[in-house]
Amino acid sequence: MTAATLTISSRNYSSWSLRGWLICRMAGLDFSTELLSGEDTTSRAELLHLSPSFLVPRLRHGDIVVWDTLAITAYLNETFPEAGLLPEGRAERAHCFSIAGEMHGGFVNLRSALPMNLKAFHPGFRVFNGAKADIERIVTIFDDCLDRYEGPYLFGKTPSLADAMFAPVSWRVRLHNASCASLAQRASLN
Ligand SMILES: N[C@@H](CCC(=O)N[C@@H](CS)C(=O)NCC(=O)O)C(=O)O
Repeated sequence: MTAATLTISSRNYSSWSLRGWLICRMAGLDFSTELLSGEDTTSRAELLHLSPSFLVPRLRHGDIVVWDTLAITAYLNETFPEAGLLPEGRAERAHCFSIAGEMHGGFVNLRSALPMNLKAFHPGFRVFNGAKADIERIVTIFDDCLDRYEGPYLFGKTPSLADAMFAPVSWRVRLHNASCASLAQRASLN
């Protein structure tokens, strides 16, 4: 068996770490997790230097090193095609990459307005208008996917890249404002 190590920071505070970890789990990869310590700055710096981008997640699988959530997904999808990380159909795959790309490069207002801490609930939190537009866009994406592919996941019966990309923000919306709970209910977060 090929040894695999995923370097991440906290799954509670770092949405990219959580996404990388979810993708490795969805792929069925047997991996160990190496955590960047928030306190030990020297070992943190050493671990970050292992990642050419100085960012996590970063995956080592045997001799292969891959970083960035989308690249890790593409690599694991090739390595474990049976896991269904990407939808089989060409049109569905294009759709999946399109919405994953929106999350990869966008939703800046939502990210800055709702800090990532999956253990903290803020029922009375006021979401500012810029972030509301991002939330509405996510609701539209979810409604469209669930209509087209009939759930329970965004692309049907199997969790995919899209679920991993949207899970951290869906949960953050739910934790920050109970009135947005409908968003989390639409997501496949189980
Ligand atoms: N586009 C990158 C984003 C990665 C990213 O921004 N990672 C953050 C973690 S949330 C990071 O490593 N920051 C440096 C640090 O934690 O010291 C991806 O898809 O993996």
